[in-house]
Parts: sequence; C-alpha cells; structure tokens
Amino acid sequence: MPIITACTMDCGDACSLLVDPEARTVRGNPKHPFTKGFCCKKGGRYFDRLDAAERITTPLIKRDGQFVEAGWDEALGLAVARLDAARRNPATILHIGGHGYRGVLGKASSILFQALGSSTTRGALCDNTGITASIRDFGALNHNEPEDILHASRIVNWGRDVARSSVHQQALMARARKQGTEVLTISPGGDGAAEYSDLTIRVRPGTDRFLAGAVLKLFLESGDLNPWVLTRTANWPALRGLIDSLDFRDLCRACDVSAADAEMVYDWYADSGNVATLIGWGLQRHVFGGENVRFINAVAMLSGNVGVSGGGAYYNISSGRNLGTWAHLVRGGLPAAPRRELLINDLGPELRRADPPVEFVWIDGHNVVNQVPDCLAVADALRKPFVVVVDGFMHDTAMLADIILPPAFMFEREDALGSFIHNCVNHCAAAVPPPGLCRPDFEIMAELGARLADPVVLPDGDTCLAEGLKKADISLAELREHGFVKVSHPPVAFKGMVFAHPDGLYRFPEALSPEPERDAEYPLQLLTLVRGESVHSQIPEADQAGFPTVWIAKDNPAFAALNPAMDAYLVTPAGAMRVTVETVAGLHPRSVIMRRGGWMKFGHNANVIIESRMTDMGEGCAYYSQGCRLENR
Ligand SMILES: Nc1nc2c(c(=O)[nH]1)N[C@H]1C(S)=C(S)[C@@H](COP(=O)(O)OP(=O)(O)OC[C@H]3O[C@@H](n4cnc5c(=O)[nH]c(N)nc54)[C@H](O)[C@@H]3O)O[C@H]1N2
Ligand SMILES: Nc1nc2c(c(=O)[nH]1)N[C@H]1C(S)=C(S)[C@@H](COP(=O)(O)OP(=O)(O)OC[C@H]3O[C@@H](n4cnc5c(=O)[nH]c(N)nc54)[C@H](O)[C@@H]3O)O[C@H]1N2
Ligand SMILES: [Mo]
Repeated sequence: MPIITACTMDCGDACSLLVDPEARTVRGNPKHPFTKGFCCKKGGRYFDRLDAAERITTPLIKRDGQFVEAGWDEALGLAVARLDAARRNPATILHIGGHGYRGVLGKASSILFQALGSSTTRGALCDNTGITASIRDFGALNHNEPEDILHASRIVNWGRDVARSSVHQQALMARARKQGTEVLTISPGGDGAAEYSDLTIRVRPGTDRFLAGAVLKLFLESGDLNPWVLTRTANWPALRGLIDSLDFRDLCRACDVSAADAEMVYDWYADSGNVATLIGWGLQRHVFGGENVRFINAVAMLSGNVGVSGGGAYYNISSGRNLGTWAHLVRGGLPAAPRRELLINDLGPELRRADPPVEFVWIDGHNVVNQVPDCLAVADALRKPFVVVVDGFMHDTAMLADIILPPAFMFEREDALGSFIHNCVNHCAAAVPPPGLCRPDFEIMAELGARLADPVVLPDGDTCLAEGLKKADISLAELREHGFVKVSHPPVAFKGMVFAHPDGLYRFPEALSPEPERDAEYPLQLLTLVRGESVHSQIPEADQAGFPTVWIAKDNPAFAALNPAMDAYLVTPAGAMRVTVETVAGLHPRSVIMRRGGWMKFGHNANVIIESRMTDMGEGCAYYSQGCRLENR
C-alpha cells in the first residue's frame, strides 16, 4: 500500500507524493491539485539518496583530524558541553540554518537557537531580492493562484526555467498552450526554452529592466494608457518623467534586444486579452536584480494585467503564509530580543571580523560552505570555532565539522509544509524507517535543549504540528488522513487593483540604474543555474567525476579562441578552475553557464571563484554578475 507523504526539498512545486515502502519507489499523488500524479526527476529518484552507500548513518566525532563513529549520547553530550560553555555569552553561538529541509517541525533548530539568544544570519541567497522588489510595488507578496494562467490569452515568461525548476508550472503552461494560449520566454538563452515556448527572446543577462523600460516607453508613446490603471498608482508622474527622459534605442541597446523584438513584447502586452507574467529567480541574482523585477512588474501593471484573472505577475508567495509558529510554546531560554546577525553572502569576512568571536556553530539543512560566494573564506573561518553539522553526507560543510549528526531525511520523518507557488499544506508522513542511527531533526533538537544545564524545553511534535496548522484552521488528524489540505485564498491577487500599501495604491520604480561596465579582463558573465536532476548541492558523488562542464555559444569568439588540445580554465578575479567546455545553441555571447551545486572536494564548486556581491534590494546575492573568462593553461 503506498503511503501519502510529501517532498520537503526547497522547491516551490512542493509535491504530495505516494511512496511504496517495500518497492522504495516514488510517484506524484494523483489527487493533489498541483502535483497531479507526477513528480520531477529529483523527487522521483530520492530513494537513491536515502539508500546511497555514502550516506552517514552514525554520529561522527572528529578526533585528531579523523572522524570516528560515536553513539548519540556521547556526540550530543559533547555538543551540549560546548554549547553550555558558549552560552555564557550567547552571541558567541552562531546558528546557520538553511532551507534544505522545509516544515513546521523543521523550524526546531531556528526556534531553539532563538531561545538561546544566539547569533544568526541575515541576507539571502535565494529569492529575497525579488521578494523585496515585489513588496515595494504591491505592498505585499502575493500572486494569482497558479492555475489561473489557464485563463490567460498570453504568457510572458521572464527567465523561469520551468523545465528544470518547476515541472508542474511547465505542465500548466503546456495545458494553456493546448487551449491556444501563446508563451513567450525571455532569457539569455541556452536553456531549451523553445521546447515550451512559442517564441523566445534573448536578453543580455542582468538587463531585463531596460527591455521592460523600452516596453514602457512604447506604452507612453502610444498614448493608449488606461486611465483607471493610472488612478490605482501612487507615483505615475515620477515613472512617466523617467521614461520620457529615456531613449528607446538606448534601452534596446542596453539589453541587446532588437527594436523589433522590444516592439513584439509591447504588442504582447498591448493586444486585447490578458497576459500572465512569470518572473524567474535567475534575473534577480544580478546586481540590479531588484530593479529588473520592479520594471517587469511595472509592465504588467501599466498594461492593466494586475488584479485580473488571466493576468497577474507571478514571482512567488510566502511558503509560510498558511502555517504558524510554535515558538511561544517553548519553555526556558531568553525572551525574544535582538540577536547579532552575520551577513550570509559575505560570511567568511563576517566570521573573521566578529567581535566577540564565534565559538560554537550549529549548521543544519544547509551546505553553506558549498553554496555561499567566496566559499573558501567561509571554509577557512570555520576552522576556529567548534562546528556541529546535522546532515547525512560528507559534503563541503560536513567535512569541516567537529561533530556530524545524521538526520532522518524526508519520507523517514513526519512534518507539514507549504509551498512558495501553490496554496496546499502537505503532510510529509514517515513512510519508511530511517537507517542506522539516523534520527529526525526535531528529536535531535528536543534532546539538545533538554540536556542543557539551563534547559530549553520543546513541546512534543504533535503539539507543534497542531499549533502550526492552526493558522489555516487545519486539524492534524485531517491533514494526516488526506495527506494535504488546500487552503482557500482569493484566486486573483490584488483584485480590482487594490494593493497592500496603506493607501491601496501601486508603487512604480522611479530610477533606472545603468548596467555597470564589465571589467575587460573578465568580459563574460558566469550563470550558475539549477540542474534538473538534483536540488542544489544534493548531487550523487558518482556524478561528479572529471571536470565540471561549462557551456558557451559555439559562435562566441571566446570559444573560437580556445585550443581544444589544451586544458581549459574558468577564471575570475578570485581564481581559476579547470573545466570541460561544451557548446550550446542560442546562449548570449556574454554568458557562460555552469550548473550549480558541484562539490569543492571534486573541483566542481563554482562558488570557490565567485566573489561576494550584493544585489540592490533585500540583501540578496548577485551570483550571476560574476565576471569571468575562459582560457587555456
Ligand atoms: N553559485 C551559486 N550558488 C548558489 C545559487 C546560485 O544561483 N549560484 N543559488 C542559491 C539558492 S537559490 C539557494 S536556495 C541556496 C541553497 O543552498 P542550500 O540550502 O545549502 O542547498 P543544498 O545544497 O540543497 O543543501 C541543503 C542541505 O540540507 C540537507 N538536508 C536535506 N534534508 C534534510 C533534513 O531533513 N535534515 C537536515 N538536517 N538536513 C537536510 C541536504 O543533505 C543538504 O546537504 O544556494 C544558493 N547558492
Ligand atoms: N531541479 C531543481 N529544481 C529546483 C531547484 C534545484 O536546485 N533543482 N532549486 C529550487 C530553488 S531554491 C530555486 S530558487 C528555483 C530556481 O529556479 P529558476 O529561477 O528557474 O532557476 P535559476 O537557474 O536560478 O535561473 C533560471 C533561469 O534564469 C535565466 N536567467 C538568468 N539571468 C537572467 C536574466 O538576467 N534575465 C532573464 N530574463 N533570465 C535570466 C537563466 O536562463 C535560467 O534558465 O528552483 C527551485 N527548483
Ligand atoms: Mo533558491
């Protein structure tokens, strides 16, 4: 009998899954309105990860530079002793929690370390630039329900790689196309978008704001502006003044899009019928990523495509919108107070500068040494403090730990979680037992808290789950029985153009920043994009043999300049890595693509040569503004 459970990976599709515990197979839950009976490659092959020979299934303690197996009592005892000592000054404790595991119980480590008053991280690696941009425009993070794109006449997909990052949105787009909806994808190319698009436009990476600006210019010149839309905005004169001062041809040049293509995008938005706008996460991983998102939103708004069915600008929703916290049920620890925050996108220097120094670090759900820019500096800075890592693989972060604690992974422990795309709360049931000594994170945190000299006591798991579900009025029994509950929200966000700013009005961006000049030594841009078959760094070791592949357009002069008989290196101001160069059709001549998440110990981690660079909003990380070149050595 299959068991209904759910994927807890950091992915907006957040699938409800059927797991056969004997056959150890996974398929999508056919009853789930978004999963609709199928799942992606990374979810479908998750048992390979659970059953991997290299999985860590016993606590490990580092002694004289070597990991040795230990029991839980010993390993947790050692962690508790170090944590109790560091607790004399809670700022010397640092919690680095990731989103490798999402869920109500998955919050246990954040809640426990908050109760300890530890240092934490600020800044963001993922989507916060676009979130901040969207909140500036709309006043809140929201979008139409994903199925509403079936009511669109046209869909403009600004850089969302749905074939890899969201196969269920890809399926929705395919359904829409069957009904006659046309899809236009705007991206730097080389992503296979032509497969699911009627038309594609290639944009210079990092510069969508100029293309959107050119479209706004054409709206202004047409004189055909919807007066009702303008009354729903707080600052139209400021945007009009800005667009008036800009030249259409200059805007097209700045994004490397032809005037004809910019006019086509305008036509797509100006024609009758509604246009749904999808905004990918890639275009906000640039130094002006926030502005890119704001100008795209402005096109959706000015064309009257916000607050209507079949329209909408889709960035994301909050995956926590339907779930509450249980932090207030914790006994012991400190009352909530401001904590020291270290900037995650510049973590190496932040750790080096920290005063008082960080003495104890707890890392869970995050391969931080792999995923932050300038990651060698982080690896270096983590050699000093006592480091506990809760993870099941000997990846770049785990290798640096003093103690590794092996967690039960998804399908092996219970939780409840939401999605940043759809509105179902899913139940992740424990479908199979964890191997060896692996234990659910929640149990690990509860025991850690209880064993402290001055204990911090977590409620039991059922109490936490029930508390988290209260916000959406879901009972734990109901969730366990059905495997998911769809929470009701208005299907159209900002209906009637009523926005979440106090005055109910929309905010346009008022400045357009020029794209910074590229260093002539590093003329290409390094796009470290998601891979379809894995999430981030959760890649089997066997798939990381040889040198990592980078892709470049065949007609790129930088490719012609390479000697295939010699070794190729990807070079940035931060260093060089040996790579294999392959060609891909249609990629913008300024770009190089590498799939992200490869490990340092295999020479596959691009973050070794990616510098720390901040985006313009939300303290995001501008990974894709990294200049680079290819050379023979
Ligand atoms: N160069 C470059 N780097 C990037 C990006 C980029 O575009 N370019 N993008 C960034 C983005 S979008 C993101 S979201 C981040 C992701 O960065 P991370 O959050 O570090 O992502 P993962 O590599 O998936 O690591 C998650 C870890 O959680 C562990 N894990 C899984 N389930 C559980 C569990 O139940 N319990 C515990 N304790 N651990 C578990 C996994 O084994 C894995 O090691 O990376 C960022 N890094
Ligand atoms: N299989 C799989 N699925 C995942 C993940 C995974 O690691 N693997 N990660 C999950 C997470 S945490 C995230 S954040 C999402 C990421 O999902 P996506 O946003 O789809 O992924 P990215 O690879 O970051 O960027 C996507 C696209 O952005 C385009 N792009 C880059 N720069 C620009 C630009 O300047 N303008 C335009 N128009 N396009 C640009 C690239 O062509 C690329 O195809 O996926 C989620 N889903
Ligand atoms: Mo992400």
